[in-house]
Amino acid sequence: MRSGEVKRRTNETDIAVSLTIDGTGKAEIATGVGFFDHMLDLFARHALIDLKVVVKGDTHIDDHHSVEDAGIALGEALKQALGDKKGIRRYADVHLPMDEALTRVAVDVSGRPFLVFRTAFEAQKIGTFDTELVREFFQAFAINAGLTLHVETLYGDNAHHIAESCFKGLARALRQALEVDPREGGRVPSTKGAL
Ligand SMILES: [Mn+2]
Repeated sequence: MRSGEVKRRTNETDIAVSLTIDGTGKAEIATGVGFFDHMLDLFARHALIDLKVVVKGDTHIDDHHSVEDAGIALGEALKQALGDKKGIRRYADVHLPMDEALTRVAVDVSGRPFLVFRTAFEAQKIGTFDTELVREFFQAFAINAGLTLHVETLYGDNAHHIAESCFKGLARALRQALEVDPREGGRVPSTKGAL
């Protein structure tokens, strides 16, 4: 079972994350941030990852710490679940449309954390959610999971649609990249022999 479990507690947030890569998309999400719950729920569904995320954070200040720290814990849990990365496809990319918005996500499950994030929001808020937190999440997640992750929104107007295309794009790209490729025969997909 490719599973990971992380508990992370600071003065700002108290977080519990558990995930199973080869799941069915079952999600139990309670972050205290409504829009972020929606994003993690659809992430789990489209990645077919079973995901539980509970965050008790200082949302009386704003949502920043809760979203960023959830990204850190989720990244750590995924890294744990991946282990030695034997047999995985490693690379994947997807163009994810959400009505008028289109986002391209390319991922290398490389162990070499890097984020390129070319998504701009004209609106500062989606409801009460700060749109700049989308990038904060992707940054925290990519760095802690050890992913080389490129996200670019090619076009789009509605901030809710743009954010959703990013999270669904991440989900669909990861679903492919994390899949075990039978042709790899259980080998680490690198000429170096390790990722
Ligand atoms: Mn939506």
